[in-house]
Amino acid sequence: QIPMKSFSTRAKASKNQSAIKLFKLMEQKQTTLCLAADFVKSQEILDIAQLAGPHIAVLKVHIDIVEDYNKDLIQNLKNLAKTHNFMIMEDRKFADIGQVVSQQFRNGMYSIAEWADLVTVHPVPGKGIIQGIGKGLDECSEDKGIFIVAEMSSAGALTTGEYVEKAVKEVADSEMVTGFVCQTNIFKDPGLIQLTPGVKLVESADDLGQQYNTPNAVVDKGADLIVVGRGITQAKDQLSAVLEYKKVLWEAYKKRVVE
Ligand code: 6AU
Repeated sequence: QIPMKSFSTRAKASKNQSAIKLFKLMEQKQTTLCLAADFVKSQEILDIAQLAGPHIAVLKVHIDIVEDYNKDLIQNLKNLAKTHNFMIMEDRKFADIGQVVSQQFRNGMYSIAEWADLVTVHPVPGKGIIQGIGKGLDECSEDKGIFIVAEMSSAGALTTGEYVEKAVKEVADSEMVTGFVCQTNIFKDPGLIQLTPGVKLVESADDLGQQYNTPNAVVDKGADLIVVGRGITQAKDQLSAVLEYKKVLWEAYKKRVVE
């Protein structure tokens, strides 16, 4: 277990507006849950956002898998986010040169820059990717946060060694960075957030390479914000699953706080 300061203390140490907002939101709602709403129908995303909204910090979507995408989905999602006080993450995992990323972020049918509070990027192109998101933000008034996918959860992921080190040292050297998507505590700055996916109540795997660790195991390895998808979306009783993950994760967080 890695002892850490509380989220409210870490909010004071952060230079990133989205991280500050997230730290405060997690503390206030007593939840570290980021729900992965990987559904292909708009209504399914809205239904789970309505159900889980009061108990989560972030609702994460993959907008490009939605079959019936339309602007109403975004408007309804934004309304739910406001009502229930959660942030919206588009897990786009941008991975191109800065110029193209700035367009993928701002243009195209999804206009992600208009509605996502948080996005994910691969560090593979180098720090130009952060500048690309910055350029896509030029006309935006609201704060946006970037999570760098430094370490993946899947079996045989190539995100190891020097790649991870350089992601932390070189690519993350920007006030636009909110934190890292990673499996272990790869950074020292207490103002950044560790987002960890690959989590289920029972250690297991799926048949396409995803690997699951338990809530306690990932929090002990530094996870601040924890992604749960199918552990909740495929549960018979989704609300009970949301409440159970929320409780187990919050208890694990409380145990590691030193202050
Ligand atoms: O709990 P699951 O397996 O149903 O869903 C996990 C979610 C999916 C993935 O796109 C995402 O977490 N994810 C990520 C993220 C958040 O960037 C990185 C990673 O290494 N593994 C992973 O599963 O929506």
